[in-house]
Amino acid sequence: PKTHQANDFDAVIIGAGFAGMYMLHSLREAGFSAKVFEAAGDVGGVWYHNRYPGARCDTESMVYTYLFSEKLYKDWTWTSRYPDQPEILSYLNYVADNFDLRKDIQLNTRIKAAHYDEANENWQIYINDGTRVTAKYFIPAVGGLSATNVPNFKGLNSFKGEWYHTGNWPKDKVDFKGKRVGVIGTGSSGVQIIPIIAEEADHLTVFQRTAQYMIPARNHQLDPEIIQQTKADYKNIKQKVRNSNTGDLRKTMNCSVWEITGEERLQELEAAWERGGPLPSFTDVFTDERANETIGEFLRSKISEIVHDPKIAEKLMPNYYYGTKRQVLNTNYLETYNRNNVTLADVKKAPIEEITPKGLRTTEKEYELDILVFATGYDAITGPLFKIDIRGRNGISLKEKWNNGGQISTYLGLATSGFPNLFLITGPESPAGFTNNVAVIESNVEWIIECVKYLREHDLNTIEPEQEAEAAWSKSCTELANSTLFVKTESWWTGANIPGKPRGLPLYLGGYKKYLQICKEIVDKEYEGFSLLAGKNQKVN
Ligand code: NA7
Repeated sequence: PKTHQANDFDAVIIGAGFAGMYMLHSLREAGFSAKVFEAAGDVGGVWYHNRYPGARCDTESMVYTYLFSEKLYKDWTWTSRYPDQPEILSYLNYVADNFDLRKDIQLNTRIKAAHYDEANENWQIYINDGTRVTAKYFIPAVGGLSATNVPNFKGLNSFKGEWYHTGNWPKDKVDFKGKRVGVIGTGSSGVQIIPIIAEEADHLTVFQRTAQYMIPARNHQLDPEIIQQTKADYKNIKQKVRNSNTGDLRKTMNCSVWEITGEERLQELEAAWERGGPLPSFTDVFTDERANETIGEFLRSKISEIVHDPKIAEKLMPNYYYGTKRQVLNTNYLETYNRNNVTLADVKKAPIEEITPKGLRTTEKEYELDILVFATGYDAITGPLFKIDIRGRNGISLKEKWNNGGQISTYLGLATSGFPNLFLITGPESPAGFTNNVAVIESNVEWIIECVKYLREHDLNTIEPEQEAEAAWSKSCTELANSTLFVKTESWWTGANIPGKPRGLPLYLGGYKKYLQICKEIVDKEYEGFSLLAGKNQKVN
């Protein structure tokens, strides 16, 4: 098609994290020209920015890794069960070098807008330096957890100390020695950084709004023998991941909480507690309140066992449905509250009023601080996409189409009507967030590649979902979510962590395996539910 010749690139990708880099590699392998624009100073995506001490993945290294290349899987050696940020960043740099990706990645470059040009049937992509490039395909591989959330507290500018957000951590080491430090937030990031600051700082105050359920990670170095076995087992691991509900190898119970005795259940839970990592998933834990409570009760009992002061233990007791905020893995988190240089401030009871020049004031008192750490999370799922002015047919923006996030609709989480040739990776209404993200990334990228090859083979210019198919997919996502306890809890999944953000749970909860089946069936039926057009809007199916 003639637009192919006229464009600067076949595809423009935003982001050089796990998604953008594999997308680039795959497009090039398939003979397409592609360019990645990355705002940061190097590759790595969230793993470039999340340099805070203690940053670690809570999916095991054996599966939080690319599986597309057996050679890569065997050449790279992960050293610990749960890889830390420096190791993941080294891996992504290794991948960039190994596949010679850097020559097509432009760093320090932010994309501010991408507009679909109907006359030319291409995307006009605007860079912050005022230049513009064109591409047939536009792939914002921006991830779901890359738009940091610094709550709009009164007085932050007046603060005389240093402050940082975990998701935008400086390259230079932050020295906590001898300092009075405050951490706001007790999600995965806060829980990872808190024990480390506590060891270093003079005093640490943790500002907790919601107590979370805690499960030990029991991270450890991997035995050389296990490493060899894992590498040798590559094919099997890949197959198991693709056949799993969560894109990893966690234990599933395949039975209801009530199908085994209370004693058996306790044994299972104790064994899982000793193993570390996610608890085995019973079939009804996220649909049956009473089943859920059996796990919640178990985890609360652990808090009382670990935390010496009953008053502090009481403040650390979660009271939402277990697992309906993203499960936090920890190392020595609860133990940290047994230290005498750590204070736990309950900011649900006494909310934060303002940041002052000297520190932070709650409705109860002022805390004097030298360093303030925001572990306050992200404007998740839609946040990173809405930071870019993405406009499809008729100049309608994605933000307008999705009613600012109140009415998200995609087809398979991969595409959305009115935005031809735009592909999402781990997008809204994909299984991301509930699944090992690297697994979702790989399967999304592979689906997109198969699709663009199909378009090329059939001389087609554009693909976009039909509105009906899209509406049906969105409806099924909403119905699945509404049948679970997840929608009853305030979390970043439901948008409740950002004031004013519309509520919902725009993710696919039917499980990874099922998702892959559906995606494949649609391809097998020659892109059922998509509208495929040859040049100048000629309809072909
Ligand atoms: P999370 O999981 O969103 O945690 C953010 C934490 O910050 C959580 O404890 C929040 O309390 C707290 N928070 C957010 N805003 C405020 C305000 N305004 N006042 C007080 N406390 C606040 O982010 P993480 O970075 O830890 O983890 C994100 C994901 O990254 C994680 O799930 C993994 O997938 C990797 P809340 O619970 O909202 O009451």
